[in-house]
Amino acid sequence: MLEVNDSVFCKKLPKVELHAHLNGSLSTKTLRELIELQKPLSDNSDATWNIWEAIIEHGQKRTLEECFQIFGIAHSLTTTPATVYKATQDVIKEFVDDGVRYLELRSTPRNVPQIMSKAQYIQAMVDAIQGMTDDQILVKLMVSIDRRQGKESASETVDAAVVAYHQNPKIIVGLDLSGDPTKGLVSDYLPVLARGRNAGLKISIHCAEVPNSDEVEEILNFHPDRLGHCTCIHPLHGGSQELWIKLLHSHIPVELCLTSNVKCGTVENYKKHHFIHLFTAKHPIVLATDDKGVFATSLSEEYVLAANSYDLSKEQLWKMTMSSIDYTFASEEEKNRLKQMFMQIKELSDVQ
Ligand code: 6MZ
Repeated sequence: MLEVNDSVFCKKLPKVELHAHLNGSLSTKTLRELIELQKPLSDNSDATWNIWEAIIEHGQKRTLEECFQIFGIAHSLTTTPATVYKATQDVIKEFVDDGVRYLELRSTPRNVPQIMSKAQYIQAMVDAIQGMTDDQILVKLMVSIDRRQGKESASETVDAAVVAYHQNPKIIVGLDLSGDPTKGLVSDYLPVLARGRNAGLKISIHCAEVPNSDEVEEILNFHPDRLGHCTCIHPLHGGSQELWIKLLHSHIPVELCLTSNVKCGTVENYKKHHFIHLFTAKHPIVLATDDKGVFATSLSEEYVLAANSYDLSKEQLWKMTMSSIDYTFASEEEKNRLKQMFMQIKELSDVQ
């Protein structure tokens, strides 16, 4: 159990973030700055700005409804290549400040008529990543498909992602399927994901955020490279023994977002999070923030919560962060460099 200076330890611990949505990760500071940039150009009423500012201001005390309103506000503020660029750079800098050394940032490219195409959205993120001079972090991009937006939109997104991947193979690494888990059918999106996979992109799929055995079965049969959440697979959490065994046998690494699940109400509390079942089964897992802005968290905070909720020692946290490197979509050479860097930090510093 961590006690003294646990948050200092978790902040200093070099970390890997593999599940962060750009527009859900915008901090209060970035949202406020984007509002100031947009005010002179927009015909929003004063009342709209006041409501947005009040929701943003609520920070930690946001209600669940307000949390989801933040996605809408963030989307209204990132409608040009310049604002997508700023959003990306701000989020990267904040992860650096939190001790993250490897980041896979994901986002759903949007087509804004006459202003920005999906290809330009992706390019703005690539430019922002390339424009970072910080050598403390390695950043990759995953292109998200929103399961609410239909097959045609998904196909356009994959086309844009594949072109961008050929131009920037060291930055763009994968595709993600996300969006409201109660909308759309995963089966509609598996063919386009397969097309991306054939082109060389890795695949991560949001899985079982709500109970849906048929969908979990389809996703596991597709065998993505990683899975997000996997909340309702264990028999105690709305899944079944059969699905649970199938997940464990798949050995597919699972991205776990403790605070997001608790705040969304899909998990009752931290102690009852399915982390404990996967951790006990020695299944590959990685802690992640999901939407650090929306849910007012940070990756080091997620490590503190895991340590305190499941009585983890510092050595167990070290093992968790080291093994996360294996689940990244980085090249083998990059993984080896990261491992060496993490080991050096462990040996040379007081992060023990
Ligand atoms: C499913 C989520 C999500 O892509 O505009 N997103 N999808 N479950 C979640 N758990 C809470 N959190 C975020 O970032 C925002 C988008 O990411 C997806 C949703 O599609 C959301 O609109 P981007 O950068």
